[in-house]
Amino acid sequence: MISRSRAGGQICRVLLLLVVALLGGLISAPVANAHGEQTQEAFLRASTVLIYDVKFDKTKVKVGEDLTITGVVRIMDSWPDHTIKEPKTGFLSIVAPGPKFLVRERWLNGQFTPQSVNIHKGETFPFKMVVTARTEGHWHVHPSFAIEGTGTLVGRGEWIDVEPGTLSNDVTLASGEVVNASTYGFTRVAAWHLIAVGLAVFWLIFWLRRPIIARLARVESGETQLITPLDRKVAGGLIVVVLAVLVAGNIYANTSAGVDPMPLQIDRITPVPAAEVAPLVESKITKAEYNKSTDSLDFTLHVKNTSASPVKLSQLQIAEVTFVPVGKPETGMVEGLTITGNEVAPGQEADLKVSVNGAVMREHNLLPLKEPQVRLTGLMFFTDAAGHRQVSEIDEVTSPIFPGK
Ligand SMILES: [Cu+2]
Repeated sequence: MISRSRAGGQICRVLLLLVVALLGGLISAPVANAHGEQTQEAFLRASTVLIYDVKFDKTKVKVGEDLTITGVVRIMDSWPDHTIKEPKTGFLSIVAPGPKFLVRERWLNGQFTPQSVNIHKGETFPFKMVVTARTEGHWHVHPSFAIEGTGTLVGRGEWIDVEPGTLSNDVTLASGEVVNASTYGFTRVAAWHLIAVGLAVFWLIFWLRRPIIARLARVESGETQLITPLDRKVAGGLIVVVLAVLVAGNIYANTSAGVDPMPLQIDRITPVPAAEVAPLVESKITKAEYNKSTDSLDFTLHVKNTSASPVKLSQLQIAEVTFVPVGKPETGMVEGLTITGNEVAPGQEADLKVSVNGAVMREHNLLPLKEPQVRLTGLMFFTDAAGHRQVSEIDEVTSPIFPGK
């Protein structure tokens, strides 16, 4: 007996230490401040949906004020449909730490698209979203595009400061009544949750009050006479109660509404993709490889200028990162490109040597290390002197990339 109680005391002490360690960890843990999007594999971020040219019209707003996010979303031709199913339904939204903003408007290529839309590989949509700040604070916000069955990809994020203010979320219903959309119908939602929780808790307690392990042992031994007549009565009674609640709920909803109730409306639009602009160049990557000694991803790009003005490669988009040549990057762009022999005269052909800085790629988790696909996938942006721009997709196999640099 003595040894058993001593063992019990030891277990208690170990448990206590564990709890203390856990709480200590919680208290001393620093606030997470990383870009979660960068934990996803490079090949998935780079070959599925790319969001570029992202602009936030302001980075400081008051609660209740609007913020406009614009950019371009591209469903890549290089979508890996041997691994994940082909994209069919997409949804434009934002990613923020909780419901800190209300999305008021969603536009794809000038079309109002409040709900999810039909999309296809190779389509490009300029987008616009108007969001209203709800909660005071310092929030990290990304535009995002979700694909049904696959997941959500994000574009460049921005830190937004939300200062105190007042939020009005009033909407006018078809009946003319003005309601607050943040709280409208809350009592009814809460009541339905309570009814569901009540029924579930009753059902759980009814079964869990009896010993589970002992019953399991009897079932294992072949004993099947475990369900008593009372169990059957209670189960049947519960079915009747659930049906009665549903019917009563339906009758109540139909009779208590001021106007005729209407089911939720679905309007799945197929937005028109942006038209392809007149091409400036024909381009082809002739060789792509990771150079370990210079820690860079190098490729040779054969370019034929088919326009009437000199053309150069101005930026490269890989996943949510926009690489530009070393110089003066604009907001959100990353210096990481070295291009030799960049400007191509009208009608001329040239081989451009392009290097993407490996350290910068690694920082954004874009080097396909230990991934099932070793490819260079992204978008190349060619510009001419007049500011015309051509976007070309690249999807090239590269040499294997080994970690450890
Ligand atoms: Cu981020």
